[in-house]
Amino acid sequence: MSKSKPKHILVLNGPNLNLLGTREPDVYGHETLNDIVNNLTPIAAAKGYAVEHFQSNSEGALIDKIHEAAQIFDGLIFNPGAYSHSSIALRDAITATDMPTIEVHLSNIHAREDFRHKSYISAVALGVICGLGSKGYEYALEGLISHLMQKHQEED
Ligand code: CA2
Repeated sequence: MSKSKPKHILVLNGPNLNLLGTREPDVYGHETLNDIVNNLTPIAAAKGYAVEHFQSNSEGALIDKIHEAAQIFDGLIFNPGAYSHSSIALRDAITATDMPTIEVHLSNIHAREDFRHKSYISAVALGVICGLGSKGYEYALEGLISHLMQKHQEED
């Protein structure tokens, strides 16, 4: 049976990502978070999906948003920022809600400091994209939509 919920994807960004485009362009690029999300909207719309964006510097607010999202959204594109490397609570939120999630990092976390090599989120994500800058969000969107379309076809 097909899902009656509307087709919605949540783009979720964690701490300090609100600073994108203002500092450290050599590591994180020149685009702002708004630029990144605005670029995703028409790509998603062409495939019948709406995109919503939420950013927070607070772990609790991100967890609350994931809980809420499970009722409304079909999938999640998530850059947990530095919480990737510390938050078992965010990992548990994704596991608990069972939302198809693609983890995105602008930088290649494996080419940086050791403490960035481990992400608690990766093992519960459908896939992980890192090191491709803002394009990573676009690839994540395409991968997530293709996964969701296949899932919906199987359900029909
Ligand atoms: O590469 C990524 O996307 C990260 O998730 C970014 C996080 C970092 O802690 C992760 O290890 C990898 C940091 C986000 C900070 O964003 C800023 C953006 C502009 C200026 C300063 C920080």
